[in-house]
Amino acid sequence: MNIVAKTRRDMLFSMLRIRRVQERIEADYMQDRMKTPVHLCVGQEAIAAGVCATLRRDDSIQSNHRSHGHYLAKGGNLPALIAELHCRSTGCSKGYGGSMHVVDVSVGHLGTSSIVGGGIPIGTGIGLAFQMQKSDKVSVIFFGDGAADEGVLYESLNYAMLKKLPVVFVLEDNHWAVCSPRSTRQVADNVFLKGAAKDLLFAAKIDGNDAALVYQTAKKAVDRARKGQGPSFIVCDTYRILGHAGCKAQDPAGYRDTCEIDAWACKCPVDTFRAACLADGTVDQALLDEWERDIASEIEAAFRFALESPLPGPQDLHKHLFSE
Ligand SMILES: Cc1ncc(C[n+]2csc(CCOP(=O)(O)OP(=O)(O)O)c2C)c(N)n1
Repeated sequence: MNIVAKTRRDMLFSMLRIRRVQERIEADYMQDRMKTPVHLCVGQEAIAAGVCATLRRDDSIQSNHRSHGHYLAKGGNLPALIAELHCRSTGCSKGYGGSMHVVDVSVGHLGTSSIVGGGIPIGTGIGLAFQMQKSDKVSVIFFGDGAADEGVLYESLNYAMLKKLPVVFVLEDNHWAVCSPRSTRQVADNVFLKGAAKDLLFAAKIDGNDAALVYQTAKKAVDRARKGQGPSFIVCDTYRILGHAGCKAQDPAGYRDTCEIDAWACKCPVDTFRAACLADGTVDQALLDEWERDIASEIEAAFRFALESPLPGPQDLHKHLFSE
């Protein structure tokens, strides 16, 4: 499947923007103006950008604590994200949620759970709702290999398969859950998938740092879901380059081999895809330079907007707790 040039360009822009936003959050974090834990997705950008490039605005995504890339790739509003990290009332969750509870119904980002695995049954339920409404919308669930240790994945997967729900399960296998390598938590590489795979219409394990491959694989899964052919399960092999949470200075040293980090840094999804897009003429250096300037000023403006925005006041305490 050929990816049209516009889609490749949009994906590269999306990845670059997510990367620069993460870097800026990281650089600012020690100033303690963001009153929220942050979990940065540097190294994992190809998954958010590749999957979301196959979705419509009215399709939904469920994200986890590592949510920034998913939100931006789904069309989220950058100032609203940065304001949310500063707990301001202009944030996408009105300052109530912080980084781990990003919600924006207007772009189909229906929620983020800080409970590991928490988004999996919710995203499955959203798929059921789409099916009951007889719509052709698709529910995508992003979760990590740590969430794949949770029993709720199997319940949800079984139910989605039983009812042929329009759900795409996207496992971002970054090999670590906080400080625990996958090998200490699972008896084999993605053993949970082996039993289910034969009954799933579509299951794949792919290089999650290859943006084009992520797009192509997700496109198949999303098309099947849209046509009522049921759920898919995509395992994206990737790596979290920065620490589990906060900024570099806060990541405890020693739990990961630096050679492992260096090896994955050489497989940087942004660098790889940028080089491929330059080589095939999808972009040229002048356009990349223009994007860098635009993204830098967009980020500046977003941080200014956040810092100038009000905090929620006591009068807001009881607002937004129930849907109206
Ligand atoms: C149910 C539950 N158990 C434990 C935690 C603590 N916790 C927060 S993030 C995390 C690791 C999650 O790993 P993974 O799902 O692979 O995502 P990653 O952080 O690697 O992106 C854990 C154990 C939690 N938030 N919720």
